[in-house]
Amino acid sequence: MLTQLQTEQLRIEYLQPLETKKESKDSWGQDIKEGLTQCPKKIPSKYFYDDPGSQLFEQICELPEYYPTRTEASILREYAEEIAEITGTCELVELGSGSSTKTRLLLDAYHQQNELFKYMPIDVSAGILRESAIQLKQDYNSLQIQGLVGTYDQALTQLQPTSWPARMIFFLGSSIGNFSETDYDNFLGKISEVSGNGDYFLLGIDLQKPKSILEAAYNDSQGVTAAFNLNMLAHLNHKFQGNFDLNHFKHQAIYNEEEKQIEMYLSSEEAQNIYLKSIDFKLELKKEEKILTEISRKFDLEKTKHQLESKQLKPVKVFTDKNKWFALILCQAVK
Ligand code: AVJ
Repeated sequence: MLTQLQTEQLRIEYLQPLETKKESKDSWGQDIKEGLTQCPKKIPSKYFYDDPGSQLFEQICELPEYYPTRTEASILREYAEEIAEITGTCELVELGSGSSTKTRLLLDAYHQQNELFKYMPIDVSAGILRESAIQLKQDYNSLQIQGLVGTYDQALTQLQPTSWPARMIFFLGSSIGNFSETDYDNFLGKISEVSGNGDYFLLGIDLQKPKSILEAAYNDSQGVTAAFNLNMLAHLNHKFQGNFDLNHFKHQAIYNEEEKQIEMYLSSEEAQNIYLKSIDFKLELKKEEKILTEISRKFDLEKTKHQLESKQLKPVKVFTDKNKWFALILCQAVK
């Protein structure tokens, strides 16, 4: 691991250098090639989150139509203290921490109860991770911070056993909704595997609700979600020397009621050929052909609790809002 920034109490490490060299030739762009040769064509959602993409996502969180962030924050505001009371002192590991804005509600609660603890934010966006870690260190003096730049998989594979009384891995914002059923299942298995007996897992899930509310949240009137979706192409241009013209694509988001998921697409406005030079990949698109960039699954609370339980992650308590739009499930690993 490469230590990029280090003080006694603040460290940022790269789980994998994000730009070229150290990445093996085999894995470099392989997921892009695979996704874009499938039918329908797909691009993995992690490619949303370069630094500009993460900034756009922060803007999405503030949109009037995008209820998940606000709703989850209100649940945390009400129950963070109770969560901290239940778990006691622990090492806090956050997957996909982004700006760590909502996390502050948890940190405040732990701060009040325990003074000293450790926070490990993990994110693919180095810029936003670094900025928020520095800011957090200023605001929470006694907090020990170890940030990891990398994917969930890398982080979960490389997590060391904790020296703290317990660990709580948390995954907020319903980002778990991006996973297919299979990936979701494997992910929960992995969480369970890296958790010791008695460790905690806090999971935020967006619950099923009427189509009109959901579609509005992913088709905001200011066009921020559209810009976020299109930015993925700018990211690929940059990363793989591509020539996507963002003006030739249109953002689409629909709620698939059968699958209970939002599906986000980039629709090709014309027949076009694209070339990603650094991975020598040619892409042919028909007029109105759609590339799937994200699924955002909407969950059934009871079903999710059972799935967690089946992975030895026993739901201890569920926290939700008055509309039951969003839920936080606190689980404990029982081995
Ligand atoms: C960060 C994956 C939870 O699915 O709602 C927001 C991403 N995409 N608007 C979501 C997103 C479009 C978001 N997650």
